[in-house]
Amino acid sequence: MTTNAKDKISKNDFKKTILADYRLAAEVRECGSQGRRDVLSGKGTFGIFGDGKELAQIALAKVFRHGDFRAGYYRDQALMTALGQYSPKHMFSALYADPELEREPSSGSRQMMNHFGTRFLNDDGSWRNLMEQNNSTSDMACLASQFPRLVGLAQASQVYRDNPELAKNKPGFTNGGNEIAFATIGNSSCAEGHFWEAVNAIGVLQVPAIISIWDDGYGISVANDVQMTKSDVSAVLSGFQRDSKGAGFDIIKVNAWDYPALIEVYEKAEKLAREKHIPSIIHVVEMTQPTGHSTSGSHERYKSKERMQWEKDFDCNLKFREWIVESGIATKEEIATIDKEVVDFVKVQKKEAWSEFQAPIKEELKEVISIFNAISAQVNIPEIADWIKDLNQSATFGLFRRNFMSKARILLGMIVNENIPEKATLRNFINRINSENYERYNTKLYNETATSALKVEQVKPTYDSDSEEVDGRIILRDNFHHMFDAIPEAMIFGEDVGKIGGVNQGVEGLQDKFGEIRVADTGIREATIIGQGIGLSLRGLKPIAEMQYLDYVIYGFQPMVDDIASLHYRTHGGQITPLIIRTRGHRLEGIWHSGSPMGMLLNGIRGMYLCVPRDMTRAAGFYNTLMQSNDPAMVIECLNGYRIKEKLPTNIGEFRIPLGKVETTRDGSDITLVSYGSTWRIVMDATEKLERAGVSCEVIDIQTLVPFDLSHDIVESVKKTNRLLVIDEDVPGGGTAYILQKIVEEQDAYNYLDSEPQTLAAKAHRPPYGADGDYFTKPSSEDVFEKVYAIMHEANPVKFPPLY
Ligand SMILES: Cc1ncc(C[n+]2csc(CCOP(=O)(O)OP(=O)(O)O)c2C)c(N)n1
Repeated sequence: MTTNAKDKISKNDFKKTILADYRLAAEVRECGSQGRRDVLSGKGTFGIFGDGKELAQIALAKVFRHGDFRAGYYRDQALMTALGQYSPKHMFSALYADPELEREPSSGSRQMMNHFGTRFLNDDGSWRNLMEQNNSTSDMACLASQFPRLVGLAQASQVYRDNPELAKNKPGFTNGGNEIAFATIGNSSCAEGHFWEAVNAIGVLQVPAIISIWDDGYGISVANDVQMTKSDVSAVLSGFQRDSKGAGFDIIKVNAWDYPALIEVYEKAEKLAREKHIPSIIHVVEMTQPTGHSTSGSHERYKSKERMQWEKDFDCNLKFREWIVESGIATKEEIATIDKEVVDFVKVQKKEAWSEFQAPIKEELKEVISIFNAISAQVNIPEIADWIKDLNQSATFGLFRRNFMSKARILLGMIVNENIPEKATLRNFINRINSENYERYNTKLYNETATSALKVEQVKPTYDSDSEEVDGRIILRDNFHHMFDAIPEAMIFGEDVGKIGGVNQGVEGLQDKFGEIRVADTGIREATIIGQGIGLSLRGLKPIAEMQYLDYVIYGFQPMVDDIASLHYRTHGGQITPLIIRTRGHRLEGIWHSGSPMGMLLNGIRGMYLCVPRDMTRAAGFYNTLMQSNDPAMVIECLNGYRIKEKLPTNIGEFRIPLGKVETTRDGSDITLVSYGSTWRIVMDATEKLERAGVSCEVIDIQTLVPFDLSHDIVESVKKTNRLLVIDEDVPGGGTAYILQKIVEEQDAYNYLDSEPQTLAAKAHRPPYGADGDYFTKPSSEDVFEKVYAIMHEANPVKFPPLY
């Protein structure tokens, strides 16, 4: 070991430290081998392990400090164990899919094994002190998806260092901006766009990230020559190296089996990042994958004999062992003793994890079998005996609740006509198990704590009798100025947001007043604009990430769908991103400036809120509400609304529009018209003409698609009108299908309808450019008129004769 690294460890502790590191490496390796056997024997369904990657991760852990953040992936078992956040027992609990959070703290087994995450939130939804713990943002199986958020995790340190006043008031979120964001990624995942986008953004921002690339030569079966130009990611990355021409990264290549070199490399990277905020990329090469990618296949199929032999010879644990013995730190016998102790320790941990997982299920099995027996004594159902036999047999190998629940539910159907008391016992048992498992598997999609946006009190916009009529964008702009004055954590960034104040001037003058960090232009990189927001929001800031147009949200959709929307659910309420995504959409001009893909959004981002304000007052009100909460949300402003006049409220910056509350904007008695966003104006316009034709319309603005009409006001309107038309400008069966499902099925409007509930949407293709392109593809006021009239004609052809 080099003197530098040696000096770090006192002589007395030196041997102890090295052997503890060896023990940890051996433990992770043994977990892989015993875990693999468990999958083969059927106790777990899928195994993916950290073997072959141990040494580099142990070196990394030595420079990871409380208050640092990890954005990594499923190989980081040694790192997580070294950080004290994981154990063999945790791994086995996860492998068995034990749903109890205390035994599988990353996700309560909502995720596959070895997808790590620590808790950022207390049970009441308040933030923990993140500076007193090692923080691991929740992993995803989607490769490279940890990279967008890395940008924000690292940038937060810069924000806090740049603003000591703010940092002083956020002790749970920063130690003066000294925190490092550590990322890990496999070599093949570096072929993903997210990786390059994030590396570029971090290089531009110069924020303290340390990126480790675990290079074992393959991505499942596909080798580096197919994955990467020159088969070498750091060679390709070399243009990002900082030099006399400008800032960039420190890029270092190091062998995965070279313990002293690894320690030195991480120490250097840490110093650069922590003290100077200079990012590093550490390309760890010559890694191995001793048992193949996962339990789903064997690597003999794609690795040559020579490669297999090389992997044996250059196994990092073997090399570490050789180095320990050759340097006289310990004897072969001492190492052998550790190896043996590790095997025994992992066995015990595994056994404990299994029995703790099975114990409550076995108790429930006993209960259900006694109910089955009691029913069998009353009713002749020959299958019951076989079921009991099968269930008892399963119990000796491993039991899932579904094994007995499926039988119990079948049985209830079989005895539905029997008049025996055991029927109620069975029904109660099923209900109880269902409700307990609802808690285990179906909760926490949304934050229901006191920090929820749904708990924010409404404050109505107020007006003077002489309130000015201004362009909609002025309301937004003035509202942002008030917001940034009042909330020091508020930030906004995106394309053209800084210098020119946004393409629609909604943040005009904001950068001049609040500086280039809080109000920032970004590169054109939607996925990492979203990711930047995710990372910043996980670190106690209140970011607004701007997508310039709704149509380009698709570039940033992956982190929205996979990361933001699932985060609270997949961490069992352990993490949340209070991020607001601001965009503008619906109709304007042209295929990519007129989209309104609500169905796509609705299907992808359950777990986030979706606000679709009809004007800028309502948009501002939603921002004000969301800023008071911890919930992630998207607000879609109307592209064609910035120059439409609205009354300027007197309480700008203060008023808050509630989420999930519809607004009836016109009273009527013949039909309920439900809409939102830009089509709301068109609908209102049509109702004037319909009135003249003798049709009285009630118009409801949905305001937020998610949550949807929490107090079920729409059905109250349908009870009165008995007719329903839903209008938007998505494809047919897009947003309108969702809205109909909510009203007809969830609100039970079916029972109050005298006419078929209908929808009016745009055409199924993209909207063409120009005024006529809009007119002939998107719902116009005339389209609304004719559709409503047709419904009335069908109901009363005498009063409403055909139009055509
Ligand atoms: C976006 C995405 N594409 C494909 C997969 C399926 N997949 C899982 S792991 C893997 C290979 C990853 O290789 P690498 O990045 O080198 O990491 P390693 O597993 O070797 O550590 C693939 C293709 C995935 N999980 N996510």
